[in-house]
Amino acid sequence: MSIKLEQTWRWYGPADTVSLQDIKQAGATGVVTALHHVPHGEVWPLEDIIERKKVIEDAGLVWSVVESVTVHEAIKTRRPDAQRYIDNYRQTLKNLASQGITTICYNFMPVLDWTRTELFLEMSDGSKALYFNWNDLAAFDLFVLEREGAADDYPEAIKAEAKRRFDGYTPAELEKLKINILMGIPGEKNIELEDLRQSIGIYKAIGFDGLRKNLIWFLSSIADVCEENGIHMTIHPDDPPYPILGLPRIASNKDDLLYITKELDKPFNGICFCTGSLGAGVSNDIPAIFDAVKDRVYFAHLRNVKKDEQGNFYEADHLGGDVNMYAVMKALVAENATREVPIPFRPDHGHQMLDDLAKTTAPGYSAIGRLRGLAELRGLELGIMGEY
Ligand code: DNO
Repeated sequence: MSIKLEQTWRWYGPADTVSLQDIKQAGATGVVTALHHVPHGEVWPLEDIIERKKVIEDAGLVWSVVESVTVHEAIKTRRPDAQRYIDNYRQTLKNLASQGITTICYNFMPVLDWTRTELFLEMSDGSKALYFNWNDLAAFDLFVLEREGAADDYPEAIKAEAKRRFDGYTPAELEKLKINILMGIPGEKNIELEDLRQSIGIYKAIGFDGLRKNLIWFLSSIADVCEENGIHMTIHPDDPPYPILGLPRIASNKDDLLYITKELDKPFNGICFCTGSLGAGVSNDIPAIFDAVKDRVYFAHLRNVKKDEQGNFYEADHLGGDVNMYAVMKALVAENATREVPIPFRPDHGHQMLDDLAKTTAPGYSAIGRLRGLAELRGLELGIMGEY
């Protein structure tokens, strides 16, 4: 019988309202976490890594994956001072590897990480989901950010609806929209509007090709450390998988992922296969993308999305939505059977539901919705493996 996928769970560290015991009760064995207290770009101190690892192990779990060692903007934009950040990144990788932590997730999205326009969209069953709507993004882009050239990026129908919404929103609603779009990693600080404006200008000059080059340069600059220490880097796809706010996106579809893995054709250069991020792309065929890059997949985020004709999407139940999770799981199980080390996956996001509706948790990362997701995904995996 083939080995099973490793069941993991994202934990935001000791400040997370979801505890390590909760994670154990959910049935995960591995933890996905990061040292969120270390400022982006600085070296992760060895002592802090050792301490975090001990906390996880004392709870009877293992630290399976780091998500993320954030790539500093100086590297993404290849600023003159980028080398300092490359050196720091290399040292962080060495420190992590010295403790046996060798699967690293990162992203190369300019400025913003994942982007949503609504964090609490009410589903018909009363649970709440994350939501992305182009009309709201355009309302922010055109009338709050007032980005130069933004009007050229949207079809007339979206522009008209964006104006209607902008005019109709109360100041509080507009503020909420702004906060949602500028939200960074949960627990970390939001991006300032002015910083975003400046960055947009910088990335305009870099463009799609320039950003790709910068990514390959970054990976080449850490390749020796990764190879010497058995590290697998896994790039997280863009979320949503489109250029937004005039910022280029380079990890949005099959061609992008193939380019990244072929341009630097080394096993350490891998992918975090996020079915939710890729699934939001209207032309993305998720099982086909997996098939194209599967030998480089070292981590998986399993999540589902439901899109409408305009490309707006909400995060659906893990086994609902547009992503054929059965096909994805079947392919993962088959790939896992060829591996010596099981592929870690985590139930990505989940609806805020039941008792969690009364709690404050990181958006997408409440316990019960993910517990439901993990339970369903685990059942799907066992069903496919025929192990009842
Ligand atoms: C959102 C996450 C992302 C992801 C990073 C990886 O919930 O999927 O924040 O962790 O993009 O670098």
